[in-house]
Amino acid sequence: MRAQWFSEARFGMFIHWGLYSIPGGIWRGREMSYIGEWLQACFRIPNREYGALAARFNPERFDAEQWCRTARDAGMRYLVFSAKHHDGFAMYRSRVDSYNVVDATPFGRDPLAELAAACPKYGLKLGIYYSQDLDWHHPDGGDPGPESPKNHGMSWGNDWDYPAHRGKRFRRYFEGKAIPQLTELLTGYGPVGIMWFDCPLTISREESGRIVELVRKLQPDCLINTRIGHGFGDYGSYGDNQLPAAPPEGMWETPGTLNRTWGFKWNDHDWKTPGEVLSLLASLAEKDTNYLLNVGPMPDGSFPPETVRVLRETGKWLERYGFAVYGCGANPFQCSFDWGYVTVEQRPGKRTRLHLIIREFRPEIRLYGLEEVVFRCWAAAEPECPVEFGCSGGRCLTIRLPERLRARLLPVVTLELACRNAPAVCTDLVPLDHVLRLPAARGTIRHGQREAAVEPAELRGLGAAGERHPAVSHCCLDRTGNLAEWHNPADRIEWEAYFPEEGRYRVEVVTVSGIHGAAWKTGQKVELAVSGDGGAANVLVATLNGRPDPSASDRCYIRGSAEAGTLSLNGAGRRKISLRMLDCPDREALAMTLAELRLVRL
Ligand code: FHN
Repeated sequence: MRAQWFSEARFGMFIHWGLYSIPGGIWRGREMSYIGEWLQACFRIPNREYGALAARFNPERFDAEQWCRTARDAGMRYLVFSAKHHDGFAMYRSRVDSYNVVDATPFGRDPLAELAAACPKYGLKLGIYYSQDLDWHHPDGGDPGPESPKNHGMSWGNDWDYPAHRGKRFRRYFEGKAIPQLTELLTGYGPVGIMWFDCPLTISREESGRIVELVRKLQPDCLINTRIGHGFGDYGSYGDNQLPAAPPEGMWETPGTLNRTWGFKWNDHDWKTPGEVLSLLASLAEKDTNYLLNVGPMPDGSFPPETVRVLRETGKWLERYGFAVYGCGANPFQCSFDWGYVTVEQRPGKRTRLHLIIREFRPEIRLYGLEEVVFRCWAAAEPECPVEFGCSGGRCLTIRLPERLRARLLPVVTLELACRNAPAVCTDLVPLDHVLRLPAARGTIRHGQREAAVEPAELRGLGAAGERHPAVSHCCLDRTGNLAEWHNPADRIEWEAYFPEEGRYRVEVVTVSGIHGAAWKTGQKVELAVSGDGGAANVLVATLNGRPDPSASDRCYIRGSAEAGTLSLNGAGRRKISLRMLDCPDREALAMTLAELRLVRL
């Protein structure tokens, strides 16, 4: 299968490098707060002036082999290089447009050619990023126009050099620059593993389709991400830094930043720690999703030292525990676990293994619902360190973590099962460690009759990746498995769960800020009803009030939990739990995006 390598790979390096790397977020003494590669749009720098940066581009420390070695040693299996970003400057030798790194800079070398030669030596597939729609250098580059929502206050298209929106003909750019440059990229650099497209804001369906055809014709094995637009593409790109809540259908990837920018910024020191990066990698791996982690090289061509430091640690971890990530399948259980992540390793003719990647050490951890015999269990990469396990009633498996694992960064415990196929797991929702987790992705959504007062799509405009959100007036599961667009009080979500004991439960509603970089807000009024076993429904109405949870957030989509009071259940048994959102304080803030409901036994 031509895509097999992609699912096996799990971890790749994204590289944003261009003229913007020289000012690194600072222009004439003014600092930008947005991502560095947007410098030209942020300061509305005329092409004549921005293009003059090319005369200063001479990265004497650029070494393609060194970049590839760093990627390989970090445990990465592919690399995606920005051959042309929105500024329109080609970071490869282009015969189509002299606005390129070979013809316009004193450097005069083709970094893409050097990377293409180095990648195979380090076992890396080469991917190429190409901004197919936005191009600020070309007078006809993609521009949604003055009426369209802005991107963090900035124009998507170049309206500073080329303000006459009506006169722009995207077709001229498309035929005159994009298609010829894509042809160069697909014919001049050997096998290309991925063509990575971005921000399909103005491109037509026919044009996206043309690009797909071109890629298929020139590089039949090359994969295309869905940001080509119009539903085309071989695998899905989540939003930048976005974490899915449940395993998706098909192949997916999350592009993520190591600090808060893609292109290098002198003053962005907000680096993720190795533990954070590895948690993100494991969290994505258990959702069957690849992690494309960005590096923004400095103007001299070297990687920022902090980047190198973090990547060295990911490499060490993957050398030890890579078997729990590469080629592994998604967590088969009903929920993810508070202590860490689960992946499944299935190899032909071998017993199936479950890998437990421990983020938070606890003397004992529990799994609920495994319907397979556990053959043996051990702490991976720890010689002579047996792990005790046993059944603690029903389908609950208890695993006692050896004390020696406490000091390790995300240690892995492996369970070898008696089966050789996908493990059978029961689908019941039950409390585990006194917490009943009810993920939105496991609930049944019931749409009510009333239409909402506002169409969120009107307010929301364009997402970070430039995709339009469909106009919906009912909540729905979004592609990440969260219940999104919930602004209609007639809608509700229901789960069925089994309570092994009666008692009081604290109700927590876990929500996510639905938009990249938006603040996390509470204040929604919700109604929770628990019914079953013939008794009257237990109803709770509360206004949510809570805090973001930094450990569960990826910094760009903030997650947090809000308390909604307590409920008492009389007697054990099966219950139906139903949640409604009655009102939200700020309709313009897009109501509520529900990740899960938690009932914590008091
Ligand atoms: O606008 C770009 C941004 O500069 C960066 O390249 C990211 C990477 O995924 N994509 C777009 C925003 O989603």
